[in-house]
Amino acid sequence: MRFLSESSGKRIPCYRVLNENGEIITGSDYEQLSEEVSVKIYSNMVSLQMMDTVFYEAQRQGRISFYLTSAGEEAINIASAAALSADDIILPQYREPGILLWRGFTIQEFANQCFGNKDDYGKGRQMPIHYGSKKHNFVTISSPIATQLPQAVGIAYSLKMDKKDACVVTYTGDGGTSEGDFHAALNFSAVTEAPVVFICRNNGWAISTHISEQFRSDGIVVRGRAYGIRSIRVDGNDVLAVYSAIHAAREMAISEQRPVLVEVRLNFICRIFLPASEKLIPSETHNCRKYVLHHPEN
Ligand SMILES: Cc1ncc(C[n+]2csc(CCOP(=O)(O)OP(=O)(O)O)c2C)c(N)n1
Ligand SMILES: [Mg+2]
Repeated sequence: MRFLSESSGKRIPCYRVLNENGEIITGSDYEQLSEEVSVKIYSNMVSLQMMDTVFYEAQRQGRISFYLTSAGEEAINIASAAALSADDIILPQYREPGILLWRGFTIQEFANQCFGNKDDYGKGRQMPIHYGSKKHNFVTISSPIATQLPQAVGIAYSLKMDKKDACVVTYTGDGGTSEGDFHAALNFSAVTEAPVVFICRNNGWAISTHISEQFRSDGIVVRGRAYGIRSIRVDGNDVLAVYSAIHAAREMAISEQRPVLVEVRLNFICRIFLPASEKLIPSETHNCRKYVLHHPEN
């Protein structure tokens, strides 16, 4: 009699192309980017930060009721968008506006949604940051965490039936994996062999709940094998690693008609959910500092 151990004892490695100084690690296996694409990635990452700064300040001033930044997650936002085709259908969580930015959604269009003005495509019926754009194949963000995941599998199955040369890419946070919908979606995608790429942004926290209170497995990547899905762990601060992993995942999803799971490891940068009427008090800024994690070893 032999019980399977609860852990393999060895952590799954993290795919990286760049070292801590931003230099390419010798012998790395990665996709070469043209100068044009590299500059576009960099400029979109800067635009995302600037947009966040303006909207976050507007929220703190009470001009909009709600905002979430992508601070520290610019690379996963933009490099994953760059690795996809415009026909790929995106089902986001809420911290991925960079995909829309990459696809040409304008800052004015972001502002229209956040302010719920007459030009907002959602006609002011959604909370701020719940963007959606049919033109950009970006399905409107849903507030209830993880509901997008089983929906993504259904859409991917329809692409499969129509024999489309495209896949569905859906994003979730580590917190999203604590929802039943995450597990249903993974299993559903494996048995239907749906062309869907699940990208899990593991930044270590679901608001104030640390991952140690969410799961005991070696992160998210190991869940793939449990459901019969190919998976990889990637350093989310490494643009070349994110681009190369998502590019390869997309190719596999479409050419082999299968789901792929990508766990992206990120540093947590404080973003507090506060209504504009509430002010940050010193103890909260202190807690927030406590939440900042060191760069994950794996
Ligand atoms: C079903 C559901 N439960 C709770 C919430 C409240 N909520 C909003 S964001 C969030 C944390 C999600 O964390 P994670 O998925 O790790 O994303 P992150 O904010 O770290 O990017 C929670 C619990 C919600 N929106 N939906
Ligand atoms: Mg999280």
